[in-house]
Amino acid sequence: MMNRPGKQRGVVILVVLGIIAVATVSAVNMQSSQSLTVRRFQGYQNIQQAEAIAAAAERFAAATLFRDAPENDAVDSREDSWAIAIPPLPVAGGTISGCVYDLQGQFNVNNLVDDNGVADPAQLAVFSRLLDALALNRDIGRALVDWLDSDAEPQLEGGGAELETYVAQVPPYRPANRPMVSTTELRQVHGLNGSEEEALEAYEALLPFVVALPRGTSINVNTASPELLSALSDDLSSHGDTLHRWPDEGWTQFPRCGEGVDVADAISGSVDSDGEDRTPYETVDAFITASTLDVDGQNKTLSDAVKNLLSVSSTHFLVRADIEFGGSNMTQYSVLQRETDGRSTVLRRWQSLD
Ligand SMILES: [Ca+2]
Ligand SMILES: [Ca+2]
Repeated sequence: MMNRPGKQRGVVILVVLGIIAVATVSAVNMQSSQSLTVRRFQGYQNIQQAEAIAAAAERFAAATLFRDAPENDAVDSREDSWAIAIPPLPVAGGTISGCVYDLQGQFNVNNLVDDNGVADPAQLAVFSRLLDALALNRDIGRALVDWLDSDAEPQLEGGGAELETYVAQVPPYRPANRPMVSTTELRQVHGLNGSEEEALEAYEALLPFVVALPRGTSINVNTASPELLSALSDDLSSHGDTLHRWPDEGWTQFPRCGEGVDVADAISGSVDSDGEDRTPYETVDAFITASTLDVDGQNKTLSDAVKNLLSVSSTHFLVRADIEFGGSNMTQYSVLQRETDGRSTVLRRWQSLD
């Protein structure tokens, strides 16, 4: 939790500048040791230098997450120091900007199936309601379970899809029958695959709300979108907008970084521009109390199975670094898993160039 946002932000920027200075020195050394006369390698060198800066940014994010480790702070929210976006900062010959997202604000598709390769009913119920919230067909949920589950039997309720569905595709392919590495694999799942416009639109509508992480991750109620919070229970279907803890619709930015945090906004803390208090939940019980409050004469319920899926802290984060160097633009994404001692390991890393 960040008690003094303005001051802490200053520290964050000083530290990132220090780290970038180190990266820039090594990048310049690298360049001078190579032949500058070979012009066609210039673009390649720019990419190498951008990669050096991106690596420094990833280490900086890991250090920020380390300082915010669970032993110091049991709550992860948009008020934490890791959540402060770094605005474009100059480095020799270019700029860097970046941000960190908590990935446990998204629905982890791999949780749909348990460690035995069998569908998890509580997770499927939440995912089905998320599809409702996004105006998508619930059949997508059952097709996704079949894509992930270890058997070859289609889900009975309809919408299921196993081998026979996919071998009928042109060209034919097989369902994975195992957890996803990336949510881009969703584009192969029945209902989200093929060349039809509707399938592509459904895929694009779903993508910002899902993530592919190791099984067993919780949903952090402090960083979950209104759509996901609405999906926790039939009773909450129209209450996500009240319950979410994002100041000023920040979840709609994912995975872009936006402009970075304005100092005035940071100091105003958790009250958004509509005057709604978005102070993070300190405990899951606080969220349960808020979500089951007697509103319009009706008590709302949250099943015990769903309560067990929730948390107010996170172990998985997405680090984004945007680097402009010598006319080349590179974006690097890293999925970090933070261990209980605060140290992070990189589960996945990918880059895009333009
Ligand atoms: Ca299967
Ligand atoms: Ca199946």
